[in-house]
Amino acid sequence: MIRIYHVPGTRSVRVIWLCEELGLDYEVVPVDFSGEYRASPEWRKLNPVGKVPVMIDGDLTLFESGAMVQVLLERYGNGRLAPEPCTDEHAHFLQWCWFAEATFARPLGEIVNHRREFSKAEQSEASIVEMRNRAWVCVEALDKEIAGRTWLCEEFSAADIMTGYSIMLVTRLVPRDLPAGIAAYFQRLEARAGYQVAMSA
Ligand SMILES: N[C@@H](CCC(=O)N[C@@H](CS)C(=O)NCC(=O)O)C(=O)O
Repeated sequence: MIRIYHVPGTRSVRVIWLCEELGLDYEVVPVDFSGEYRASPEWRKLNPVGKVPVMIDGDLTLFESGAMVQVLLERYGNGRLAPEPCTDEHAHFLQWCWFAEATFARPLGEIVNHRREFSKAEQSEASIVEMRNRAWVCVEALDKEIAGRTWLCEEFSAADIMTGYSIMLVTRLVPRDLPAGIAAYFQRLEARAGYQVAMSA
């Protein structure tokens, strides 16, 4: 049984969503998101940097949501939700998967961290604006990419799951209307049953 250590609305959403799309059995394990618990030796044994999520599948314990998605596709995907390996389409699939976390989610996560770590009076509005602007460059890049397409690859894939989570963060953290193309893309993602299950987990 796949065990997903989860806090509502965090990156474990990606892993639950993928399991739903693939029809996999999994168990959601709630995690205490307090700084104290995440710094504890018990949690650091599972995630050495004290973040969420963690996934355990048999003898395998993993941190990094993107790695979990990749491993589940390799172990249980049977070719579903990813283009054929070694094709150009697969290369673009990987590009968007990595982009979703390494470039797009990064400034958004830093907004959350900044707000958590500092009192209202200590927070730097200039830093938050800078991080929002960085995320917005990603929104505009995606908006261009998705123009005239339904999904990032020819068919719905895990790249859409990786990216959909990051767009959800934008809607929560950047007080601007999404451009029309990406707004419509996000609506298509939100309409998927797997997204709805993951977001309410
Ligand atoms: N790249 C990591 C990022 C993990 C991450 O930043 N998780 C957030 C919740 S979504 C967290 O635990 N934040 C607490 C912190 O950074 O102190 C992944 O994709 O799993």
